[in-house]
Amino acid sequence: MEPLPILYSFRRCPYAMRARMAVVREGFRVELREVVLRDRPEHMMEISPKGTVPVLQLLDGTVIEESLEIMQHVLDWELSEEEANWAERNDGEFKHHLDRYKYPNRYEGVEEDEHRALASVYLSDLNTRLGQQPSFSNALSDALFPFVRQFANHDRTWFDAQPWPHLHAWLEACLASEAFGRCMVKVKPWVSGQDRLLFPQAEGTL
Ligand SMILES: N[C@@H](CCC(=O)N[C@@H](CS)C(=O)NCC(=O)O)C(=O)O
Repeated sequence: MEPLPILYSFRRCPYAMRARMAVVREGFRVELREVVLRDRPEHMMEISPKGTVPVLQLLDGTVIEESLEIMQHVLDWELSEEEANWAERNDGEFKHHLDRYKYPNRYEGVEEDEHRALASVYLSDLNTRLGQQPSFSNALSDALFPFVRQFANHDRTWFDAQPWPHLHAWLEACLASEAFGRCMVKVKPWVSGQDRLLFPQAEGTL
């Protein structure tokens, strides 16, 4: 059996989604191990004690435990200054407000509406940028859209009512892509000793 890199993942995690999107786009084959976050596999904790997904273990044993670094490795992608700036805003400012908008009860003294408004500063900037040329690379789109998807799904009616036509069209295209369909394949949690699950499941590059 051909040895394969191992990707620990969690289907609904936006960080794991961006890593799986890179794998699908590139036709980079991995063994996919779906993780239950409250019961993380021992092997994953051994190779990456910080305990977050995604984690990619390469054939030479190298472990990559940051989603953007996994994307960079898989896609051989060097972020431009502009791309690095968007990724930083997404993972910093936007994720901060997104978490507080989605789960206000998990944080002290948090007003859901205030964080929705603060998250919208980023979204509005993204809308403006997406209306300009040239458009984002697939790599950057894939790094960002899983987070925007989470925001949109929290209150779809509100999101759809915002004056963000470029953002709406971009998100729609990302969600409708064949790559995203393959990225979101439903899999059972991995158990040690089971047959390995190849990912992506269909051959080829999109
Ligand atoms: N900076 C990390 C963040 C990954 C992350 O926070 N993943 C979440 C799931 S969406 C997680 O594993 N949370 C578990 C925990 O923090 O204990 C990356 O980019 O890979």
